[in-house]
Amino acid sequence: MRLLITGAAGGVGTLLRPRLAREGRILRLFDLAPIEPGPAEEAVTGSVTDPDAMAKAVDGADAVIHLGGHSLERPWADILDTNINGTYVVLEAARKAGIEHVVLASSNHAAGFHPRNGSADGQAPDYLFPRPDTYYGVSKVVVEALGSLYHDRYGLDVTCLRIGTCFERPHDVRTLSTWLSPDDCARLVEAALTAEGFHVVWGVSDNTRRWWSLDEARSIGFQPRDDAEAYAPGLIAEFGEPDPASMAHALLGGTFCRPELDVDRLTERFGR
Ligand code: 15L
Repeated sequence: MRLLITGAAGGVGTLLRPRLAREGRILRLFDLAPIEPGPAEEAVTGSVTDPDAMAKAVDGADAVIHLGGHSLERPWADILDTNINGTYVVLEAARKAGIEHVVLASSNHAAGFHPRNGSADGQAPDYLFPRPDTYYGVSKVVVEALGSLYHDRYGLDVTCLRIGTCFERPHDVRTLSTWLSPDDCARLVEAALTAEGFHVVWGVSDNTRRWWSLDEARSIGFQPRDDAEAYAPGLIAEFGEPDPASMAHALLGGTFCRPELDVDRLTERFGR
C-alpha cells in the first residue's frame, strides 16, 4: 500500500516518516522542498496548489496524509493560497483518484480563542466550535469544513487532527499540556487512516496537564502512551510554574492570540 504525505519535509512530516514505515508500505513524500528518499520511499517535488502535480502525486496512492501548508501565522494571501486553496486541490485530486482515506492536519489554533477553563472538567470537548486565533487558525477551520464536505458529498473517510504541539519533546510549560509526542502522533495517524466516516479529534498525548479531550481520538482507536509530565521538573525549574492568568495559559491558542499577530503588524513583518 502506498501512503501519500504532503508537506513531508516539514516538522511533523519529518517526525512521522520513520514512524510510519511498515513492511509492504511505500511512503510517497510530497513537498516543495526536495527530499532524499530512503528505502520504501518515493519523493515528489511540487506544490499542493498545483492541480496537475497533485493529480500525479495521488496516482497509485491508497491514502493521503495532508500536512502541507504554512504552520504559523502569515499574511492572508499566503494562507488563502497555500492552506485553503491547497487543501481543496489535495481533496479534489484524492476524490478524482478514488482515494477513500484522507487524514488532514488541523490545529488547536482552529479554536485558539476559547478560554482554557471554559469547560467544567478543565478539558475542552471534542468538536469544540471554531474560534480561530489567526488567519492560520481560520485556514484550519476551512480544512475541517472541506473535509466534512468531501465526506458528505463524495463519501471519503476523513479525519481531521487538531494537533497540539508536535515536537520531539515539550519545550516550555504550555507544552506540558499541549504536547503530542512524535510516537503518539504516528499512533494517531495510524488510527485515523483506518477510521470510517468524518471525525475531528484533538491531537495530544495523554499528558497529566492535558486541556483537550481524548474521547473522540480514543473512539477511532488511538491509544496514546506518552505523557509530557516526565519533562515537568526540568521545564518548571527553567521557566517557573504556569501562570494561569498569562495568555499562554488563559487561552487555548496561547500566544497565537497576542496582538503582535494583528494584520497591520503582520504586514510590517512580511512587507505586504
Ligand atoms: C501549531 O499549529 C503550529 O504549527 C506549531 O508550530 C505549534 O506552534 C503549535 O501549533 C502549538 O500550538 O504549540
